[in-house]
Amino acid sequence: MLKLNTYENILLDVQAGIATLTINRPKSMNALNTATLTDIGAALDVIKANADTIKVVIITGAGPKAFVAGADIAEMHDMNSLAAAELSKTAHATFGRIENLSQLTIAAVNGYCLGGGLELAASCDIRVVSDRAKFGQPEVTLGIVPGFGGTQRLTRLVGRGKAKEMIAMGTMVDAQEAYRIGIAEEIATPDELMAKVDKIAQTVMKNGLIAVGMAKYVIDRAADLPLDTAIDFETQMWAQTFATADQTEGMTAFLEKRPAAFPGK
Ligand code: CO8
Repeated sequence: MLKLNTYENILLDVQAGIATLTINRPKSMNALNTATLTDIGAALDVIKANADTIKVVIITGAGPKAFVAGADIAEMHDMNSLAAAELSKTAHATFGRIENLSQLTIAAVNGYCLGGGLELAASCDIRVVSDRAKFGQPEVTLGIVPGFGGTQRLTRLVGRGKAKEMIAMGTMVDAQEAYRIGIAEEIATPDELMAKVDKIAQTVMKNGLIAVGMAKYVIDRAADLPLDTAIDFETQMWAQTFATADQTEGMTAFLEKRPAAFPGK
């Protein structure tokens, strides 16, 4: 049984192979301050160290209103440039660790997903969103640019024109629009959101998880390479999966007409 710490600004729960990390500052719309980023980092240490038992990671926000309504504006108000750079670097390091987890990560977007919140969701592999959720990068309305990856990860999701439009306008789009432009992979009613996320997690967990991890690695790492280099990268990953017991089990199970029981090695 995994022993979990308690944190001031997040909740970390691990049940049956799924880790759920909940940003837990509902009175501040789950805004991300430095302490919350530190807590997320500590939770990532646990998730990484227990990759043999934690197979899928879900990130969500506490309460009915917000996933995360951005970086904490009260904390940022009096910051100078040096402190702002430090905060941005801390967030980049933390979100980079989320992006590089071997497990599939799902953002369960239960409400406002703004600024640093959209940047957090964009660092996850998949975004499943409530039909009440609202999305935006409102930084320019505060006189700053997105600083937790928004100019880059949002652009990679929606393309340059749409990213520039969203960032320059600073307004919100609804869940249907987020789905249409490629921010959201799935939409659910608020009541059905976590069930939908769980269904995806359960389906993924039945598969060879080394292969899932390698697939997300090659998708992320090769996406910006020239196509021939990227294809070569895929060949290397593909070949490596033939060195795993999961490959033997997956193909044997198919030929024996039974479900695979992947050993995860
Ligand atoms: N930071 C701090 N507190 C917040 C934040 C936030 N981002 N968002 C909401 N809160 C607080 C409010 O101040 C309020 O506190 P209180 O009850 O003490 O007055 C409480 O949460 C509830 O908020 P509202 O009363 O405003 O609730 P509404 O339902 O009326 O509105 C909104 C909800 C629309 C989400 C509204 O709160 C809002 O617009 N929030 C700010 C959204 C925003 O601008 N986010 C972007 C922040 S900047 C950012 O994320 C940049 C990241 C990169 C930074 C680089 C660092 C150097």
